[in-house]
Amino acid sequence: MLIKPAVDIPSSEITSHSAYLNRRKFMQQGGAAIAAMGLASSVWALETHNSTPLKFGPEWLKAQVSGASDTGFGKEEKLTPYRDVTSYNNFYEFGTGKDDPARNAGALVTDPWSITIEGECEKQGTFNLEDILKSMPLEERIYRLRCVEAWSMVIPWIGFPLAELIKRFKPLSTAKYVEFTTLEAPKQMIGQRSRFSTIDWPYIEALRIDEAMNPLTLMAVGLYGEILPKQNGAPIRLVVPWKYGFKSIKSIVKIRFTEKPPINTWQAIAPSEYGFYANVNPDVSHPRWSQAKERRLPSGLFNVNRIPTQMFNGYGEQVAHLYKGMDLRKSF
Ligand SMILES: Nc1nc2c(c(=O)[nH]1)N[C@H]1C(S)=C(S)[C@@H](COP(=O)(O)O)O[C@H]1N2
Ligand SMILES: [Mo]
Repeated sequence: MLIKPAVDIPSSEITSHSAYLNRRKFMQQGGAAIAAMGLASSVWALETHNSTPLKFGPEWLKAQVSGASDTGFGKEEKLTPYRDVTSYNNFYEFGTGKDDPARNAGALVTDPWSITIEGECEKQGTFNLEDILKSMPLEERIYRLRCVEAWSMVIPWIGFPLAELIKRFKPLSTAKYVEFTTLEAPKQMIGQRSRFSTIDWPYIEALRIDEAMNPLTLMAVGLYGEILPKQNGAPIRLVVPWKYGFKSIKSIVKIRFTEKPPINTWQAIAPSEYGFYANVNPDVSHPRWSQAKERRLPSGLFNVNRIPTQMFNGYGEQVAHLYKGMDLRKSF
């Protein structure tokens, strides 16, 4: 793997990180009341994309994110610095190098943004992101993120449980899977213009519905107390902390409920290497490397910071029951 010299830290990032640490202290001293004030409305009034003029804008989203409540989830973890989280990324739409997304994702237009809901559910349509978010109670959760390439990070996400969103669209009993699609916009996404890309765009991921409904499964709109940087999947992405990172699909524009298992992007490219489940598992090697250990960022030449990988990335207590009776060597 390529190891690049450290890049200069823009002063904006230094500020945001220290501001975050201060805000955490503040939240622990009872920011919940503030968070409650930040919720515009508890009434769920979904309107279609066309009928709602844009009245929220990026400032509104920033305010929502900074009003998120502190759950304390994962606060015993040592955070990966903001700089690593936002400069060492996988987002192939913006190139395959780790520093490509931070360099190229500025071209992504995240406002206005809408999500189309399709398939086996009662309530379908295209909804403004603001209309989806306005009744979602945002919270902070600190999760480990383990990439299938055997590096990992600890990230303080801001988001809401995917289950809350799914319930609003009233899935039918035939909805056995939930499929997610990333934006396809070659004019904005340089990686989608590349003739050498192995990916058949758009990027697609999916979960079994019970995985999607698990309380750990998060839809993130922020990290480190701020709206998501574009390289991390702005304006809204999935975070499934017990699965390899490629399941945590970024910049989502479509959610579809299906009866049959969808074919995910990486599964389609190399089914022997990337399965549908992709649960973190130290005992099931990737055909080309072991998964027993991982490199926890920050990681340097002299302190690689290699640590043992945990089954389900350490979230077995919350999710192991989902796979009872399954052979996780076969269903990898
Ligand atoms: N649309 C899209 N989503 C994606 C990817 C991608 O290339 N395209 N990469 C995945 C992989 S392999 C990982 S490890 C995580 C990385 O998330 P991060 O860059 O925020 O750490 O995003 C996942 N989501
Ligand atoms: Mo990954």
